[in-house]
Amino acid sequence: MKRQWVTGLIAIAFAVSVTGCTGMSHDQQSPSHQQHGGHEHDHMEKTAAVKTNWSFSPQQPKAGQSASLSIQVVKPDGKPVQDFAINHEKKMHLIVVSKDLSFFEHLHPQYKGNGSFQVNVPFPSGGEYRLFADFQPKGAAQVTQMQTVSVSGPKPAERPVQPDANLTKVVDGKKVTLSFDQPFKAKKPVMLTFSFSDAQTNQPIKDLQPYLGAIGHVVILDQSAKEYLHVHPMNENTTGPDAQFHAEFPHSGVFKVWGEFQHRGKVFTVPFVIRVAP
Ligand SMILES: [Cu+2]
Repeated sequence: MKRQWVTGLIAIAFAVSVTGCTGMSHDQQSPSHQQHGGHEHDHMEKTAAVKTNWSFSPQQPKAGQSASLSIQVVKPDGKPVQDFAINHEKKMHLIVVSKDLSFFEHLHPQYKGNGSFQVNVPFPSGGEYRLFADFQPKGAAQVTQMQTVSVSGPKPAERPVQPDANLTKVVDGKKVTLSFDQPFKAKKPVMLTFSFSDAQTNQPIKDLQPYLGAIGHVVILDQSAKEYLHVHPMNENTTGPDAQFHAEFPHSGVFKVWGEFQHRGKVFTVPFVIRVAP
């Protein structure tokens, strides 16, 4: 599963686990990926080769400001893709991270018609950011495309991505613990369990609310922000105190895991950094 990093616009592998998934996660690769040469005509019909054109205004975003981003999804012949499936209540999900993964934002670009989506993206500081757009042309496979953007302005020192010694965090008065059914190992399916309790009283939290139609969402990136996994829960309808997600790490190394949940009308994000053994 080694793939080359090409600066600019490339499509990357996308592994997603769906509800009720039985232990397999599937990968979808863009037709631009090497394995897909240009000779798989019939096969590609269904997986719809699409391209995305990204444009920022201002062209080089500035630290401390939002930039307007437009993403147009086009077919190989340049014609816009017109219809998009709705996944988790949205036609497009956009994840924005700083290169050191310290900044994370999950946005939903608005569909403007003619294959074009628009969203304002906040860039708190200068430096490199990576954006992952996740969408599904109607009748085709889900696609994830990545774009790198350089933001001008003061750059904070990069913080190394360090595995957490302790997988319990407190966010918004909630204690969140990440546990797993077996050690993290490359290409081995693993169940991630997020457990929630009140940080003050230690009482389990049983009234989590659906966020985008599920108990929560988990986004996983490897340390270099090349490998993106968007993981959906095993049981979408639970309300806590546990939320389980099925994941499969494509390779060994350090990964950052962001869980997004909703409680009492407020969405909160809890990040963990883990190490996956070979
Ligand atoms: Cu989303």
